[in-house]
Parts: sequence; structure tokens; C-alpha cells
Amino acid sequence: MASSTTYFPNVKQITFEGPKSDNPMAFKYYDANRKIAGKTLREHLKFAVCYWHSFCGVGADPFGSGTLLHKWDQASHAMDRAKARLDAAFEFFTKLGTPYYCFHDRDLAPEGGTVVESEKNLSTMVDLAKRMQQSTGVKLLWGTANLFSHPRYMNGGATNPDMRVVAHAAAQVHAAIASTVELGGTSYVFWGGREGYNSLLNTDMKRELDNLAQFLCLARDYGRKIGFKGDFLIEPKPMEPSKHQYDFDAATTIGFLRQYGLDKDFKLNIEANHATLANHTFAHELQVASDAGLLGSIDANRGDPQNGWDTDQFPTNVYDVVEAMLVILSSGGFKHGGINFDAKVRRNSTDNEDLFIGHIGAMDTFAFGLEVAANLIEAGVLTKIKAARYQSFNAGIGLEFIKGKVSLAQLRDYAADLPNFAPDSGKQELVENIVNQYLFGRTLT
Ligand code: XLS
Ligand code: NI
Ligand code: NI
Repeated sequence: MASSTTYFPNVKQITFEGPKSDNPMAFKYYDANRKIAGKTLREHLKFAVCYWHSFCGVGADPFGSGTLLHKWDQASHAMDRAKARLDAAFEFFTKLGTPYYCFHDRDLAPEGGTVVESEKNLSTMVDLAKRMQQSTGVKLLWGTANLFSHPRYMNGGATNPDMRVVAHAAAQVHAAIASTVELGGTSYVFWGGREGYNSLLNTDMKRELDNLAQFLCLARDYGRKIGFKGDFLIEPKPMEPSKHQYDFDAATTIGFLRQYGLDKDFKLNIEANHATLANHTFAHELQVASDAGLLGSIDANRGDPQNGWDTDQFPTNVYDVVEAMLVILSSGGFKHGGINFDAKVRRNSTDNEDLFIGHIGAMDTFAFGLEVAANLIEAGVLTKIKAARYQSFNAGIGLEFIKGKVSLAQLRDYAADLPNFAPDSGKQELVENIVNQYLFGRTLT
């Protein structure tokens, strides 16, 4: 294996220097060992680096080829490149100080000419990754199978109309779950980029959804059989690459999981940019998942408000992150999940250090967001205002209504007897100002 300074020679260990530091290569807020509400920031946030954007992406877009010429991509054999990439990845994780990473099977190891060859490539890389994990202490948060890049998946993976392709998808998931278990991953993700359709004229949607559920049952059973105790996660996204993806958003996915009885083993991995593509906010999707008891993990990034695709930018919008952390903390934080940066540097960010800078800013944003959210929760102002809005359900006919003890006719009679009254103010500006007050407070100290 290459020495640990081969790929990012100019970057030293990233450390916490505090809010006054001007060093772009240092944390301003993320102090991993600092405690907030009884837990360290490292434990609360459980940051993960994604393998695909960080080490496999080359900056290509539909109008131009790659701009990022990675040193680990130079060898002529795919397996040699995979090994170099693994070295680069672990050098990056350890210098940045992120405790976890995430991968697709094909990020870690190249596809071979046959199923057996692909499995062999993957298991060779899993052995090497396991050694790297042991020597660095970096852990796997989740693994997944890439069921969207290979041309055979052009009509879908688990929802493909052709049984032969479904079997190929199964072979990949079989190996990817085994690899995740072998590497101690605590979650396993399904993101269905091609599980959807482009035209109803040639698509039997019901059959495809039935098949998807059956496929997920088989994956679940296999995972449990080989000792996987973590969460299976579905990552909703409304579109791209399919015109209509089946896991459109959190509510759609929860309905699907409940319909097929999968909600005991499957939870959701909510991605910020997917939320906005579905015309929701990140916080909305988190709340929907949390209210269903199915918030598993998050893919942290941000989209661009002016365009409609998954730009996967690093999350720097403090306000959105405060709102997200309010939901995450209120729902008890992460158990098997964490915060995976499904984000990439821009195509024209070509310096070797830019990948660090993107992650540093994102980690600082979440550390700051966590603190503001924790302060807001501790102060209890928002909780009090929210509770007060519903106080009419705490007693009397409101409580009876909740308990199912009044009929529609009884409600009608109650309304008929009510004197005229002015509706209560929703106080939206007040709650928004309270959030800002907590944001201002932190930055002024
Ligand atoms: C794509 C998805 C993908 C998943 C993992 O939009 O975000 O990267 O997170 O397959
Ligand atoms: Ni994602
Ligand atoms: Ni995405």
C-alpha cells in the first residue's frame, strides 16, 4: 500500500481552530470532542464522506468531459486504480477526521466481465478496505449497489420488465449486502434512480411496484440471514434519471413500505437536494420520516434554487441546516444512520485541496446548526409556542375529539353555541425572528 501522504501531499491534519481562525483548512465550529446536550459533536453528527463524488467523480457534465485529473486514476488496470483510490480515500478520511464513509459496490471495485468476476473484484477490495478500517479506525456507515450506471439497467434494476436484469440486480445486491456486513456497516441503502418509468404507455406500474417489494423482501431476508442488524434504508427522489421515480418523496415511500409490510426493517435516508426536487423543504421530508418513526439517515447537500436538478453542492446554508437539525434532534438523533455528504465540488474547483474545503465548510455548517438547534430546543420557546397553538385540544371537547368520543353532529352543536371569536394569530414572523435571534446570538459571542 502507498504511504499515507501520497495523494494529498500539501494537506496536513485538519484541526479545530475556532471561529476567529482565517485558515481555510481548519474547522471554525466543528470541535469533534465538544459536548452538546450530553454527547460529543462526533457522536451527534456521525459524518460520512461519500466515495462516489469524492473519489470517482471527475467533473464531467453533459457538455464536457472531466476536469478533475486524479492522481489515483492513472494506472492502466481498473483494479490498480481501485486500490490507489482506496489509499487516497483513507488518506482523505483520516486527514479530515470524518469517522465514517459510504460506497456503492462499483465505487469500491470495478465491474468484471461476469458476475463471478465482479464478485471477486469486490471481495478483494473489501478485504483491503477492512484492513484500512482496522488501521485507521474509520468505519463504514452504509453500502449500496449501483443499479443505474450499467446499460443493462436502462429499463430499471429491481423493477426491470426483464427477469434476467432483475436477477443481475439481485446478484449485485447480494454481494453489496455481504460486503456491507463484512465491513460492519450499520445501514444498507437502496436508491432507485432507474426504479421508475418514462412512459405509462409501455409500463405496468403495479407489476413493477409488486416486483420491487418482492425484491426488497428477498434482500431483507438475505441480510438478516447473514447477521445484518442495522437498518435497510430507501432514499427517496422524485426524478432524475427516471422521469418518474417510484420512491418519489418520503410520504410516497412510507406508503409503499407500509403497503408491503416492509416498515419494520426499512427506514428512510433523506437527501436535502432530493427534497427540494420534490418541491419540499429538507426539514419537511425529515419531519414526515420522523413522524412515521422511519427517519434513518441523511444525505447532506444542497441544490440550487434557480435550477431543477440534483446539483449536489456542499451544504453551507446555515438556516436550512438549523431547521433540519431541529427535526433530527427532536426525533432523538441518529442510531444506525448519520450525515453522509452526498456532495461534490464544482467542475471548476480543480485544486487538490478543494475537496477538503467543501467538507470543512459542510461540517462547520452542521456543527453550528446543531448548536443553534440544541439551544432552541433547550430554551423551549418554539416548543411552547407550538404547544400553545393546540391547547384547545388539551381539555374539554377538544380532548374528546382526539379520543374519538364526539360525533360530527356534536361538533356541529358545539360550533352553533359558540359566541363569535377572533382566530388566533399564527405568529409566523415571531417564530422566524426567534430562530434568527439564536443565530445572531452565536455569531456575536
Ligand atoms: C443520487 C443519489 C445517490 C444515492 C446513492 O441522486 O443521491 O447518490 O445517494 O445511490
Ligand atoms: Ni444520495
Ligand atoms: Ni442525490
